[in-house]
Amino acid sequence: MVSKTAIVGGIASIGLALGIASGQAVAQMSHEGMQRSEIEQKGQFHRIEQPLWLKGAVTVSGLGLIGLELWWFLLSKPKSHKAKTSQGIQAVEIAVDGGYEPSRVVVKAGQRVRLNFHRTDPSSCLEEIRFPDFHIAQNLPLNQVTPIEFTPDKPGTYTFTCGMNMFRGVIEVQPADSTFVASLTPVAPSTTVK
Ligand SMILES: [Cu+2]
Repeated sequence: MVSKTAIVGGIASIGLALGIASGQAVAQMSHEGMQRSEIEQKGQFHRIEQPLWLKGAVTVSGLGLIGLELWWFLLSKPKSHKAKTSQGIQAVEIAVDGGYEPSRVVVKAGQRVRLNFHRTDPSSCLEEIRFPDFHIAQNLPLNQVTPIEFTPDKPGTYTFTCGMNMFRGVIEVQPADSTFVASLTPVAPSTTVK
């Protein structure tokens, strides 16, 4: 969690630094442009001369905000949660309150998954949960934890939704790790050697 916020902070500060660097260049350009248009339109408007540092500051803060917005919409991803395995079951608790939190769960293929849905939202919209890919439709009683189990055989992304398809979540199934694959390969033919 700490490393995650550090990464996020790092990206934000890089974005701001880029914004400041390009902001200075734009500020100089627009200043030159201003002088040219000033000659063309002289006498028509009463110009209020603003100090360059103010123009620069406005440009920089504007570009900084643009950078922050771009980062927010393009780079920030929905919170994902990696399932913890115990006794061969990958279990994740999902809070059902105005949506699903986490809304993205990462699991491994070929292993039982148990999602513990804890519904505290009384709205009937979140009453039912559906996993179309696994042919599951289940009611979630209010203020209770409802476990839903399935085994994803193939890697991929599978969505789950409320009964009306308004709220969504994603199960990201990653391929089983290489140690699992290695255990399935035939053992060295030591028995054939005499
Ligand atoms: Cu709904």
